Amino acid sequence: SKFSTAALEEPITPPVKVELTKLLINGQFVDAASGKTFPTLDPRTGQLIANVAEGDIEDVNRAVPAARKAFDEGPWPRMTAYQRSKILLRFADLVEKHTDEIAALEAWDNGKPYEQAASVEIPLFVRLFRYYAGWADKIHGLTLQADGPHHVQTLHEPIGVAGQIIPWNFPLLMYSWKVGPALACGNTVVLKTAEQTPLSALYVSKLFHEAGLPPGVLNIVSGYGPRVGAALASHMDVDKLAFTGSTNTGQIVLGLAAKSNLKPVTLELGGKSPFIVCEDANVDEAVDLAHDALFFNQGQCCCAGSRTFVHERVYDQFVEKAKARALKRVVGDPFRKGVEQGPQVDSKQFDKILKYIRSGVDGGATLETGGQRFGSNGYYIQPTVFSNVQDDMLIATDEIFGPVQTILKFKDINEVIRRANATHFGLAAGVFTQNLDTANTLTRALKAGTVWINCFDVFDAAIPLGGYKMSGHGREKGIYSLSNYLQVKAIWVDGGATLE
Ligand code: TXE
Repeated sequence: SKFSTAALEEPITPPVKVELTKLLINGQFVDAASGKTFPTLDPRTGQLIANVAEGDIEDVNRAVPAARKAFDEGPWPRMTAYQRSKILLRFADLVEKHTDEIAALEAWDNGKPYEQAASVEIPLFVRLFRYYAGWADKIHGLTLQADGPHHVQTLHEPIGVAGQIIPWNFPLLMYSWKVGPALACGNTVVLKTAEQTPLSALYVSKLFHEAGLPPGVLNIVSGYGPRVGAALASHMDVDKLAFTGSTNTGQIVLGLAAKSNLKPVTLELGGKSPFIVCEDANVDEAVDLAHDALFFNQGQCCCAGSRTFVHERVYDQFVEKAKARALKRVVGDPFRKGVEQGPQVDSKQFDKILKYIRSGVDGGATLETGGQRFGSNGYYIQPTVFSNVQDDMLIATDEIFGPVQTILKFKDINEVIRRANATHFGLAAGVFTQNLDTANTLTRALKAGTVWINCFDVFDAAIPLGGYKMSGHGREKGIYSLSNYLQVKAIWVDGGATLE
């Protein structure tokens, strides 16, 4: 076999202990009201890591009033922005100091390579909190000119209690994109983590309180979507909802928000992002980037470059090299050094991906490599490459969210623009060309919230991310996320007699 699975038999013991498994309400770690727990599993084996308090509607009904009280009566929105900023900065320092343990929890619960969590994700997390700590004392309104003798100014006020629902693919990064701007603006939060990955959020939230966060400002209710998530989305006393997850669930929570109190909703949903390799591209570089764009994080990325469009003149060469690169991908225990790909997060995702692979084969795409589970334990899947993919095949239309690259052929720019945009998604796009005109044309024509030219999957706290079309509403990160967490109040003051 091209893949060695021997190393999977004895999973490496993660260098961390699981100590926090309860809900976080009003600054205390507490059991669920029902006393129930749910198992969080090790994706390497399907075995139990820990039983975690299973929140439910009753717990949301404890957490929201705690957040409300911390907003209405607590110091958080009233302390100086500089004080808030210092707490965010102290938190970032503590997370940085505990990088090793936090990365270990993240890798264990999610299956992602430990080195990736420690060297990419935690630094991005820390950077994001430092970035929003910098904003905390720079949020202010405007003085405006009206058509009369009035002094008019706007106040930018925190909205109140933010409900936030996050997925399992980047548990910590999703926490940072949600909690960072909400708290910098002076809001309080009730966060629901994904049921697959509840552990790292609890660990860092304890550090947040050590950094001086007052009780009730950040509450965490672990549990299942249709219970905890739906209760947050439909709660009459939650003032704002932020959601990242599937497009389906996004539609559900938007409906719940509309039917309850019309709370504003930001949505970051699925994608099927085109990665376009033009005839003049440097093929070797494009192969490597296209590989990373799809396979990063086991293919479980909202932005994954999951439709690789390659110009017909370089197509055969590209496919051959993409296959060779996939064959070299190091799959294995996420705690082993040098491993690029760990297991998928759970059996549901694992089954979904294998089903798509079968549909690709049945539909007539050419399976260049992979296509099977990797080993016989846990949720590992072989890096898989399909060529001769047609636009209407399920593997080209649906978000697979796994290590499955689909390579399509195109002839000219107008054709690839049309095909790249022929999707309900619009999260991201990649363009590979040495030609500035081609790059400019594609950048403007592609309907996507992010366009990467000769790069892909670069992220920065200061740069917004979000979707066109059914990939979502609104933007997260950067200056753009502030408006998700602020109300604008216009204040008119009669100017009295004007000078003659
Ligand atoms: O998503 P869900 P799942 C895509 C990806 C993946 C598919 C399914 O294609 O294969 O979605 O994944 C909570 N009310 N993405 O099932 O269900 C849930 O508990 C309120 C892309 O994990 O959307 C979790 O906290 N909340 C995505 C969160 O929603 C509900 C990342 C996401 O879960 C709920 C993840 C309900 N009725 C999956 N049902 C991205 N944009 O990156 C579930 N939840």
